[in-house]
Amino acid sequence: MPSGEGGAASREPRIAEGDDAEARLFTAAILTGNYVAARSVLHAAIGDGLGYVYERIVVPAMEEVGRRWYENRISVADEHLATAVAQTAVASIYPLIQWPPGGPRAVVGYVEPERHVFGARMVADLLALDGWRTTFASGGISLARGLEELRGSEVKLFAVSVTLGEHLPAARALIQRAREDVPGVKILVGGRAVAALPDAVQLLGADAVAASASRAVEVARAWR
Ligand code: B12
Repeated sequence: MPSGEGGAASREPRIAEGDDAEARLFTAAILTGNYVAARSVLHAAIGDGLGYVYERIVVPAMEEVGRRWYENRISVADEHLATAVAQTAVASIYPLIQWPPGGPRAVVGYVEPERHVFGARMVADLLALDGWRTTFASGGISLARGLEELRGSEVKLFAVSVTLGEHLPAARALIQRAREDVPGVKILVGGRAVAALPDAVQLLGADAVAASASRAVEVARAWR
């Protein structure tokens, strides 16, 4: 149970049940644009691993931002600020991480016009930490171009993130395209829209689905 912050002077009322103190602090920091505080929370927690930082601190904080945005308790500008501060704070921990060199090749991305980047980024980072030579397609992947520039480059794993349900048909088409471009590639799917889809593997033509970035690492390990 959250301890709750209580008190009329508190800027941040308690957030969702199950969130811990670090997630609450991080949420308060990003919502107030306090990069220094956001960074401190993550730097203090990185000893518990990048998976912990992502799934116990950053994901619940972004979900809370989404909740407040949906309920009109914060503006679009507040959401943009919170997202930017969260991404910058995450980037500040990269130099603290020992990234293993080499490994089998993985590409992680999302199909245009999806603009939700953070989940795919987390999957890319945790795969890299688990020894995959990972390319993160940070600007999204064009349906028309697919992975054609990677033909012959021995990509073993293609991981596709889909947040909005309306992007599922494009994701399906991209996956078909990727199978043509890189024969034999294993395809893993995930993200908010996929989590809401009972037959995601069949509907998207993927090899597997995973509900979180750390689960993605476990599934991908069998394909190395
Ligand atoms: C930040 C944000 C944005 C930012 C994104 C910026 C960026 N650089 O990413 C911006 C402002 C661009 C944005 C835009 C929009 N957004 Co938005 N956004 C969010 C918000 C607040 C946080 C997203 C986030 O970073 N979450 C944290 C990540 C890490 O979570 P995740 O993606 O689910 O990832 C985890 C798992 O799903 C999994 N995973 C993810 N990808 C993959 C891939 C693989 C292969 C695997 C195995 C696993 C996996 O691992 C991750 C960690 O464990 C969410 C709220 C929320 N609850 O998520 C709304 C939210 C997703 N957005 C929403 C909406 C409606 C929109 C807009 C349509 C708003 C509008 N009217 O313009 C647009 C659409 C833009 C587009 N074309 O995509 C809705 C979606 C509702 C729905 N239909 O489901 C949400 C839920 C907000 C809400 N409560 O209404 N958004």
